[in-house]
Amino acid sequence: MGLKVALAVLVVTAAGSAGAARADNPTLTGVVGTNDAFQISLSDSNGPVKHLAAGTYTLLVHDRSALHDFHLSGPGVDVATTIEGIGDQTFTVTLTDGTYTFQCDAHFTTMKGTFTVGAVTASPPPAPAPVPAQKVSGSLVGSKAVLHGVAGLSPGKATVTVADKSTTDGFVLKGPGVSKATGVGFTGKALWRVTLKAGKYVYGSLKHPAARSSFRISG
Ligand SMILES: [Cu+2]
Repeated sequence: MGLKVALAVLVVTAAGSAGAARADNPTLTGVVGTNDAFQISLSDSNGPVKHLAAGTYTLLVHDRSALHDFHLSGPGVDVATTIEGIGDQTFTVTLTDGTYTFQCDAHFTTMKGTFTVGAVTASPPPAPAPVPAQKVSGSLVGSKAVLHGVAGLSPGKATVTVADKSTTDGFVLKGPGVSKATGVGFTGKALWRVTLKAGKYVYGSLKHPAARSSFRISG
């Protein structure tokens, strides 16, 4: 028992002196999840970190939430707290020319930030926002066709699904760059991946052109 206490004191002393040795390094302070908020930040004595000189830093992280973690990564660095864990954690990190990212791994699309180091001063341009997938669905019963989701379509890729329930007719979709049809004798689901362009599209009965409907896509 006495030996264990002595060992514990020794370990604490060693950790303490290591901490003192690091005190010469500038300190970066990371904070995540104060009051379980979905917020993450990294600052130094000048405020929020945008650009740093290359060198060795002490990173002190206040991980205040069991929903979030603090993860710093970039050239030569990959350190993180745990998502479940709460508390203060200290890392020694050596930053070199490049772009670094700090984020919560559970919510990295919204909880993230970047900064540059050394000779690198401009962050890479953000990736273009993904275009939401366009989906159109229709059906054919007898010779009566309906098509949902055509309002507000834009030029670009779209997925068209058609439930053809007619044994005596087919479903047709035609327009700029698109010419699709189910067979007259076909029943079941058809899935078409198409690239829409600006212009007028016609859909409806394969056998009764007069009964077709149309929609327009503006460029
Ligand atoms: Cu999070």
